[in-house]
Order: sequence, then C-alpha cells, then structure tokens
Amino acid sequence: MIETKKSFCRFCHAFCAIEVDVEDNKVIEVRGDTSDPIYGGYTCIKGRHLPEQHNHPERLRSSLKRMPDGSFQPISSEQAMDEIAERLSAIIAEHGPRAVASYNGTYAFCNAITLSVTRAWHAGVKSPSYYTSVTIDQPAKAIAPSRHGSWLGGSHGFESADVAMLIGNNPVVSMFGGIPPFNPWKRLREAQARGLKLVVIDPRVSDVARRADLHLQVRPGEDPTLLAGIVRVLFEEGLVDGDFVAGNVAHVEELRQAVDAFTLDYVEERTGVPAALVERAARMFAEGPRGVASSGTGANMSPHPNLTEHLVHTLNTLCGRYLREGETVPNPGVIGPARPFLAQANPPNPAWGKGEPSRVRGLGEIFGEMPTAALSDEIITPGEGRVRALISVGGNPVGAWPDQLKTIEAMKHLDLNVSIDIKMSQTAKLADYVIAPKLSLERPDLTVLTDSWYPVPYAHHTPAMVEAEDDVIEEWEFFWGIAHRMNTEINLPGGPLPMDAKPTTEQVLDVVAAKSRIPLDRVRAADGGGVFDDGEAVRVGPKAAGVDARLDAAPPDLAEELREVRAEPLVEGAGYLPGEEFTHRLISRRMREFYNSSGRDIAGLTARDGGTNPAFMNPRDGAEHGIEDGAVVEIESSRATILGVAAFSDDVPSGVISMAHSWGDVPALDAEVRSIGGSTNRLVNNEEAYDPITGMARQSAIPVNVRPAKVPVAAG
Ligand SMILES: Nc1nc2c(c(=O)[nH]1)N[C@H]1C(S)=C(S)[C@@H](COP(=O)(O)OP(=O)(O)OC[C@H]3O[C@@H](n4cnc5c(=O)[nH]c(N)nc54)[C@H](O)[C@@H]3O)O[C@H]1N2
Ligand SMILES: Nc1nc2c(c(=O)[nH]1)N[C@H]1C(S)=C(S)[C@@H](COP(=O)(O)OP(=O)(O)OC[C@H]3O[C@@H](n4cnc5c(=O)[nH]c(N)nc54)[C@H](O)[C@@H]3O)O[C@H]1N2
Ligand code: SF4
Ligand SMILES: [Mo]
Repeated sequence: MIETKKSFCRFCHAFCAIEVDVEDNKVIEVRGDTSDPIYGGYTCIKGRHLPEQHNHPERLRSSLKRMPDGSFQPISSEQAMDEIAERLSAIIAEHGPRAVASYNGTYAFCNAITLSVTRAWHAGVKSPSYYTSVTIDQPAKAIAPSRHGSWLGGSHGFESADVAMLIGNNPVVSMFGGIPPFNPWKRLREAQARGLKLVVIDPRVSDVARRADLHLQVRPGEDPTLLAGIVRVLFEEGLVDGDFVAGNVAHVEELRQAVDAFTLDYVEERTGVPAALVERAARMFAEGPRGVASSGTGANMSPHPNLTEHLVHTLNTLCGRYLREGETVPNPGVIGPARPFLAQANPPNPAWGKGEPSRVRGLGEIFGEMPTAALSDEIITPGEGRVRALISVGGNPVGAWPDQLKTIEAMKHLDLNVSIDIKMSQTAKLADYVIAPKLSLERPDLTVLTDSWYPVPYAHHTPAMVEAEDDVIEEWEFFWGIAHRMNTEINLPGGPLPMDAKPTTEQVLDVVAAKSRIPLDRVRAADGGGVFDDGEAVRVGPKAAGVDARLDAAPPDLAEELREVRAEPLVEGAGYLPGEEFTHRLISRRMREFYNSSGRDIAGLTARDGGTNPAFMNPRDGAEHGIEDGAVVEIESSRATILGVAAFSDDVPSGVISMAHSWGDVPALDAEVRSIGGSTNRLVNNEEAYDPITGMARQSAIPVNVRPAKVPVAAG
C-alpha cells in the first residue's frame, strides 16, 4: 500500500515542502506540496530525484574501515566509534586538542542539529580546530556587517522592494541570496509584474540576468571598482538619503573621498561596463523608494571580497534601505528566539582578531571558526599544534577546498581521517573510516537554517518518512557517541545533552529549539509547513533614548583597501597577475542538476551534460584558440593545469570561462573528464591573492589560459 506523507526536501538548503510516497518502508516518489503556503508545490529536478538518491545501489549502508592493504571493509558503527574515540583520545593526549579538527560541509547545514552539536563537541574536547565551508564560501558575509554594523530593525526585503540589485548571484538556480529561495521564479515574476526593477551584475548572461531590466556585464573580479563607481554616482548626483545618513552613519565624508578616484571613465575602462550603464544602475537603485542590494559567490570569491561586500552594505545604507520605526517586521522568526526590532544601528564589532591564531599566513579565528582555506597547510606544516585528525561531516575537501593538489597531500598527512558521507566521495576514498549516515528522509528535521529567510514567520518540522534499516546513524549520533566514550560534554546553546543515555533526535531538537519564539510543539502539530503569525504584528520600535550607535560607511582600513584597488595596474586583456600572461578568467557557477559534488551519480541528473562540468566559453574564443565545441581542452593557471570539456555558449563573453566546482577527482583519473569532470579547485592557489582576514582564496575570476588538449581523450 502506498502512503503519502508531508516533509521537506534537503537535497539543497531551500527546504521545499514536499509530499513523499512511501511503500513498504521505501521512498518511491516525491512531489511538491501544493498546499504549502510558501512553496506552493515548487520542486526542482534534484528534489524529485530524492527516491533515486535514497535507494541508490552505491549508497553506503554500513560504515567502512580502511585495511592495511588499502581496501575498505564494513565495520559496525559502534565498533567504528570505539576505535575512533580511542585514536582521538591518544592524539589529544600526545599533541593537545588543537590537533583534532572537524570540517562541516554543505550537508552539515542541511540538518537542524549537526552544526551545533559539532561545535559543542569541540568545546567539550577543548579543540579550537572547528572549520566549516562558510570560510571557503562567503565569509565576507560575516566580516562586512561586523565592520559596517547592521540595522536592528531589519532590511527592506525583496517582497516589498521596488528595485533589487543582484551582484554575482543567480538565485533562480542556486536558491541563494537576493530572491527568497522559495519558488524564486514565481516570486521574481510576481515582483516584476508589480513593477520591481531588476539590476544584475554578472560577467555572463546568467539565468537571472536574462530577466533583468539592466544587466552590467562586469569583467570578472572587478566588482569593487564597479561598486565604488556606483557609490560615487550616488554622491555626485545627490542620490543619498541625507536624513537617514546624517542620523545613523559615520565616516560618510571619508567614503565620498575614497571613491572619488573611481570616475566613470576609469570604471568603464577597467570593468568593461559602459559609463552610461553605471550611471543608470545608480539612478535605478537610488530611485526605489524601497530596495535591496545583495551579492553572491561570484563577487565573494573574486579578489577583495570584504571590500566588495562592504560596498554592498554601503549601497543599502546610503539609500536608507532599512525598516523604520513603526513599520511591520514581516518575519520576526519562529524557531529563533524572540528579539526586539529597533530603529537603530547595531554598531560595528569586528568578528576577527580574537581567539586562536592560525599557524600559517598570519590568519586567525573568524567569527569563532578557523579558516578552511588554510586547513591543508595546518595539516601539512610541521610544528606544535599541527592538525593530525580530521572529521569531515557532509563535506568533500578533495572536491571543494582551494588548491586540490595540496588538499590531497594534506589528506595523506593525517594520522586519522574520518569522513561522514553517503557515498565514496573523492574525499571518502582517501579516509581511514567512512561513517555511513542516515539520509534526509530517514530522520526528523526542522527549518532552522532558513528561519530568518522566509518572508513571513513560516516553519516546518518533519518526522522521518521511512525507518532506516541498515547500520546508518545521524551525524549528531556520531559526535554524541565519541563524546560519550571520551567522557566529554555536548553543551548546546539551549542546554546540555544528557551524556549517560543517548537522547532521541526529537529530544535533541527540543534542546536546539529551546529558546524558540514559538514553542516547537506548535510547529510539530502542523501537518507540513505552517505560518505562525499569531495575528499580532511585530513592529519596529523607536531608537532607545541616548543611543548614538552608527553604521560605519568607511572605516580606515576599508578606505585604504579602496586606494590599493585604485592603484592596481591595469593589465591588457584578461590576465591580472603582474608578470604572467593569461588570456582568460575562469569564473564559478552553479548547475541546476547538481549541488556542488552531489547528484553526479544519479542518472536522471547527468542526462543533460553527460556527467561533466562543461567549460562554457564564447565560440569566438574557440575559433581563436583552435578549440572545437565539445572538445577536451587544457586549462592552465599559475598553480596547475586541468582538463575540461569545451561547451560553446554566447552567454559567456569572450575572455571568460564559466565552470562549476567540486568536480573531477585525483589526477590519476583526469582522462575520465567526460564522465567525472575537471577540478577547477586544482587551479586555485591558496597562497596567492588571498584575503588577509579570512584567508579566502581567489576561487573565481582565476587567470587562466585555454588550449586544445595535447593528449587525445576518447570521445564521450
Ligand atoms: N573554485 C571554487 N571552489 C569552491 C566554490 C566555488 O564556487 N568555486 N564554492 C565553495 C562553496 S560555496 C562551498 S559551500 C564549498 C562546498 O564544499 P563541501 O561541502 O565540502 O562540498 P560538497 O561537494 O558539497 O560536499 C558534500 C558532501 O556531502 C555528501 N553528502 C550528501 N548528502 C549527505 C547527507 O545527507 N549526509 C552526509 N553526511 N553527507 C552527505 C556528498 O556525497 C558530498 O561528498 O565549496 C567551495 N569551493
Ligand atoms: N543547483 C545548485 N544550487 C546551489 C549549489 C549548486 O551547486 N547547485 N550550490 C549552493 C552553494 S554551496 C552556494 S554557496 C550557493 C551560491 O549561490 P550563488 O552565489 O547564487 O552562486 P551561482 O549560482 O554560482 O552564481 C554566481 C554568479 O556569479 C557570477 N560571477 C562569477 N564571477 C563573478 C565576478 O567576479 N563578479 C560578478 N559580479 N559575478 C561573478 C557567475 O557567472 C554566476 O552567475 O548556491 C547553492 N545552491
Ligand atoms: S530547490 Fe530542489 S533541491 Fe532544493 S530543496 Fe527545493 S526541490 Fe530540493
Ligand atoms: Mo556554498
């Protein structure tokens, strides 16, 4: 008999509400839940393939241990935790807790519990070596508000905006940033129907750029110059919200002076965007009256990410894009704690320069995490405090970290390498233990990650859809299990977990949501997702008496960085590394069918591109470099050379290659590029042009050369 139950998809972080058909404890079909008030039945091709993912023949159904001959043998999860806890204890006893690191990747975020339990486990063993994918994603998103300050009343949201500016993101595919990721196509269509103006800044004609009122095709990596130019127009033409700025913002004159040298002529020459379009973008954004500027990975992975992100904040600030006293807060949160919304600035409080120093490149802890871009070096560099044990949780270092060759070397340097993964990923293949986890539809969950992203106070709790039959465990159960064996604590912000007897997942969710604005049991009681607005609007309160907290338009180090950018030499063509000749810049992108490295093994998702990450390029570049559409090419950076499969596209301008990350595998498998793709991360040099605060490497706008492959590679 087929039973239909409501749940939410966790193939990506958009958490679409779904209906799941279950037969004999097996997931057989997934559809969008048309009754859901936020998603309205939306799903994408990945979500509809959840049954294939769950029932995949190569999915790990038991944990594995590497044997002395290099083969993997099944091991029970209890036995694996016994052995791992013993080895971790020995490493800590001999080398101190810093030697034990964890790296939480994408799937630690698609889970309400994993991140907070991992972090608390680190506190329990007193190891500062807590790493996540945030520091190789958009760490500037945490640095910028800590330096610029934020607004306690909240920002204008997309739903009420008259203008939206998207800078290096493509939310209709990525479900991330700019447009709320809950059926973003429909939201964009409806917003444009009510008059929203859309400005997109992207070197290529992305999916969202095709719908833009104004598309600025910036040269890759030149967002700081373009945004400084737009800010300069705001000042020049008197488009700044003078009242708001006078009452709430510091260092405005310093910002005006710092952008003064970014004249329209200079901006046009450097960014490739015609001066008239720069002016139009500034005017369109300023006109509003409501609006929101936001950025994505494209801009954040290119040089000067903290500067770029700060300029995005200043655009919003100069135009006063914040909720004022008396306005209704559209979403005061459901699972997050209740907090006051006030018409005042939350002043800067730098999120760096505290805590544990990194041993390399003068980096340090940022917002309580260590920088992942430096983790390979932490593992390889000899000396006291060297990282010797790594637990990767739903992440894939060999696919995703900057400088793949160095990452592979680091994996081999580890005394203990543990990967919690659903399959033998590029990283799992190099691990000592691979822990087999439950998949999303086998465990209860809660929309913690997206709580503040919804345009209304929406939340969704799901029970498990099916009962896992094999020896698979949840990520938090692994950390609880080793903490239990090592006699350490797991103290979550909502309270400690009992350490004598293992709690249930629902009991852990109760602790995770202990301070929620709406009691978790109310969310649990709804069948599917629900809106919890209580009928009473939450409004922005007045500025507290005597407070003169201000947002900071241009702290001295930011003004200095703007001067540095202005002083950079303009190099002919696309190459911007002095002394080196490069014809192209390789930029990052997302593909609809895959989520970083996930989905590559699901036949229904590889149908379009044959299981590779095409190197999209302009046909004219092909002709110029003797490359044919569909041919295998060599792409060379200052660090390494990889293979890719050329795919001609008029959407990509000349001088640019657009290619997704986390593909390919170790160099020995390069010749299989047509079925496994190429590793753009091998092209990244994490010691060159890195961000001095976060260590963020140049993962987009990478200077490269491209040519036909010398070694013939069999046709696909
Ligand atoms: N050059 C370049 N580099 C980049 C980027 C870029 O744009 N360009 N993007 C960066 C960004 S934004 C990010 S977030 C990182 C991504 O970095 P990672 O998160 O390290 O990479 P993923 O490929 O997403 O790895 C996810 C792993 O989780 C496994 N998995 C899937 N489902 C589950 C599950 O339910 N449970 C568990 N335990 N595991 C599961 C998958 O098999 C896969 O091995 O890469 C970064 N690197
Ligand atoms: N389908 C799918 N969805 C995903 C993912 C996936 O792999 N597949 N990954 C998830 C992850 S981990 C994240 S962090 C989010 C990211 O979400 P987004 O930030 O929206 O990522 P992208 O879709 O890659 O969009 C980045 C855009 O920036 C452009 N770009 C590249 N370089 C530059 C530049 O120098 N300047 C400017 N202005 N633009 C540039 C690219 O052409 C691209 O269109 O997506 C998430 N969602
Ligand atoms: S956008 Fe697709 S993958 Fe992401 S949650 Fe929705 S259905 Fe799942
Ligand atoms: Mo990401």
